[in-house]
Amino acid sequence: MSSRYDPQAAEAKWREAWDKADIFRAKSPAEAPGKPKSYVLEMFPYPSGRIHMGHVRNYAMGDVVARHRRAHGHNVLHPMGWDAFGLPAENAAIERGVHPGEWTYKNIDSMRAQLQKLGLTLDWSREFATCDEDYYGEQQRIFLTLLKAGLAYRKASKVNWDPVDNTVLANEQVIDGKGWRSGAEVEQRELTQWFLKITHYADELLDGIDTLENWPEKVRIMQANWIGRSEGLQMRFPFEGDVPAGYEDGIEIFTTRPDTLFGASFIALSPDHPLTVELAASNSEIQDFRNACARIGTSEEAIEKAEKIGLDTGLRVSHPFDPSIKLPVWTANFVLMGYGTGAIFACPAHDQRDLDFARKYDLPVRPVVLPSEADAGTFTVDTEAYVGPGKIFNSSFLDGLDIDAAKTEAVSKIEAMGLGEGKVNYRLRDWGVSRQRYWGCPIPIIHCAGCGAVPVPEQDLPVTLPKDVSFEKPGNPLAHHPSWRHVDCPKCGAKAERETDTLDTFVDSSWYYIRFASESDREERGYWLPVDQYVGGVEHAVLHLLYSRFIARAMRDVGELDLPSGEPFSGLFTQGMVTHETYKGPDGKWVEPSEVERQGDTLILKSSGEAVTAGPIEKMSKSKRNVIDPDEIISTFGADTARWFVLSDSPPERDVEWTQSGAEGAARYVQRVWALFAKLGDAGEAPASEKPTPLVKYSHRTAAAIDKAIREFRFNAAIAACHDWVNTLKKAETSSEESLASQRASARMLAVCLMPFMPHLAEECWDALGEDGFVSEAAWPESDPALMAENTMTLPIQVNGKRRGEIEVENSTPSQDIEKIALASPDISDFIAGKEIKKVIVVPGRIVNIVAA
Ligand code: ANZ
Ligand code: ZN
Repeated sequence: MSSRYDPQAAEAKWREAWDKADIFRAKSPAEAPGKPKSYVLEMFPYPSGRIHMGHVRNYAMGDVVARHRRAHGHNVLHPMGWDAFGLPAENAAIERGVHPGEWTYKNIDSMRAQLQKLGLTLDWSREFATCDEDYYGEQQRIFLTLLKAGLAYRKASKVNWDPVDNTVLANEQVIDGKGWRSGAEVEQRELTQWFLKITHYADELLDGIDTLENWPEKVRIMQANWIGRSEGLQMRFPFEGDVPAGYEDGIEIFTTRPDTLFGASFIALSPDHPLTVELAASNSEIQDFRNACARIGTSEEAIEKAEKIGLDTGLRVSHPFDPSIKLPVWTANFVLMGYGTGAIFACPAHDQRDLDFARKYDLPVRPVVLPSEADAGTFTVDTEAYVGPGKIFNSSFLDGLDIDAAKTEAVSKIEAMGLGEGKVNYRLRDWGVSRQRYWGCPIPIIHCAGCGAVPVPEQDLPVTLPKDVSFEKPGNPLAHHPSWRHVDCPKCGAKAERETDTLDTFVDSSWYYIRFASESDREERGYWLPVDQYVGGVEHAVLHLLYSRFIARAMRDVGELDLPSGEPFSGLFTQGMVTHETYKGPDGKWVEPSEVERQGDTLILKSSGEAVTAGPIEKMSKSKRNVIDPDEIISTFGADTARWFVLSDSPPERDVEWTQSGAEGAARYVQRVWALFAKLGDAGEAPASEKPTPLVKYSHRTAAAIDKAIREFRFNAAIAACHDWVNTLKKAETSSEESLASQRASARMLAVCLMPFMPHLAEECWDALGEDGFVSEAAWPESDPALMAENTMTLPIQVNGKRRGEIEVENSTPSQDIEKIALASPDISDFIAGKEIKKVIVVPGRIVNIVAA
């Protein structure tokens, strides 16, 4: 057999063979009776044009899981598709005059070809792109079903408007008050928008988190924080003196700390509170203040960071528990209009923001919670609010209670007074899904002057995007199209207009895993779901996952999906990034790794020999130019090397640094493995042997360890075990001819264990051993517990003071038996041949010494 392994030839050969045999197609439930099902999914890619190392790592991880489960006899669904709508395609259209669809499908073609080179066990028969008419037509039908069920609705709302991209942005697309893509200063606009009622599921989405045991803790926490459930009290403070019109019942606030009511120092209204707006109409000072706040922006992040500013409105309220206490009403920039009631009572002693504000504007600070070790007579709050536990004091009828008891007491009192009631608030807002964009799923609605918003009748779906569009004018090409929007009302026949907004692309990705399970068959969807293992980037820890959890529940409740738990992903793994050292050339500009050569300890530019400086190791990115093109790696070293290396050096949840030397090391390992198998293949069939040699035992133990490591997502540990295995086999190779049977048994097991990581090489090795079929379809080696037990010990043998070999014996073997086994060992036969054995000394558990002359 050839001693050198040619990855290019072998990889192409095996991929073709797999394709031809169609072995990665998921079986229908009927085709796989009795088999457990496994749905393994990686977050599907956006078709930007080329895959990057991050994709390789993501898909290699999913593939390891898919292959491992397949080896354990599961019916595996491992699909792939494209998250294909979105802005970049429109930007390409604007910049290059190419139609977004053409650009997208071309990118899909090249990325598919790249992905196919990775040797992934994908079922390509289920491939789709979210921009396929079939797909978004089905999505329109789902939207209308949700609309009918009251889970979609329209309302006027303030939106983040990006004046450069001419589009509404979701809050999370606003970064530091700027558009995430354009970087433009975001403005606020009022628009009528479509919303999905995710808040209907707020409690269920929160409670469900507890059942997601196979999700990373940090993602669960992020989800819970995003939902942000707060139990509190919504109550009114009656006005004193001047009562603004419409506020005869007082000003309504929301608090989570009713226990601190006696520590109230002032009331604060959001600058956007209707009362503030009303006051501003006749008070220029308040108007100026509002303008100043508007310049800070409305994102929570921006407000959080901004300096706290405020203004006394001149209004006064009285304290509900003690009308002799009068509190001033301020307007303050740290109070958000979108949360609670847009008004608060401030308790500076026990809230840091309130305290900062009180110190700045010289407002009273009155502690009402006493830490257990503090003295009521001397306890004060200076610049740090006390937010810990304690007993209530300075608080009349609440005195002496702990915080929780005082909360309950204060709420009942306010309720009894008819001034408010206990209330739960969520940070979670309904999901605004309207986008003023062309390259998205058209919202299937027709606006009629007489009938209002009329759903497009089901038989008219899909509402397809017009192909002839112009991107010359800024704004939404659908709104500019000469004819597309003009239709007759499906209800009354009058002239009407289509909705020109398209759906947020997060809608596309919120149910794609359901479509993979089956195009439309409810039963088959029920069979495959939930996804058993989802793998993707932590950047999707909040929105994509939350939206998917919501849509799965909504579809369940409208009878579209058989998934009682409503949880679409029972296991989740978030992988780390691929990083690389950064380089700068003599002109201070970033330089690509491929342009750099290492000469000893210095780095130079290949082209000119000029010095290059190495910078920090960072996530591979186009902007820093520290990218390695997977295609180049595959054509130099092969896909197996790329897969192996991205999984080898770090735990999967952590970042991995790509280095040339590391890749070369992985490529050398490929050759080492091949050399071993080629030799065994050349040696031919060995007589089958059941002998539990040390090598066989080692193999059983190691296969079990690799199995466990894969289950626990410790791929790097599994790879380390494979390295050790190859070394062990290598050693066994030299010691004796007799061990051939156990070497082959061991190698056979190793081939299967390598398969999830280096599938092409593993096939080649499997073939070299003369095994039947594909290793990709082989069963995982079963580890015999009896063989795995470490009830043996290895004893070195010395002949005349020199170490010549070793034996493996049961721990309980008596010394006289050890003596016999040692003397019969093939390791030493050459050294005692023709000599007389003078003495054998067995040091139990340590060594065997033979003296021969
Ligand atoms: C009085 C108080 C005393 C408060 C105290 C806190 C500590 P979460 O947990 O996020 O629900 N708040 C209410 N509405 C607000 C708004 N629109 N903008 C800014 N802050 C607002 O927080 C609820 C607490 O945040 C409420 O409880 C309120 O301040 C403030 F020692 O009321 B608290
Ligand atoms: Zn009509």
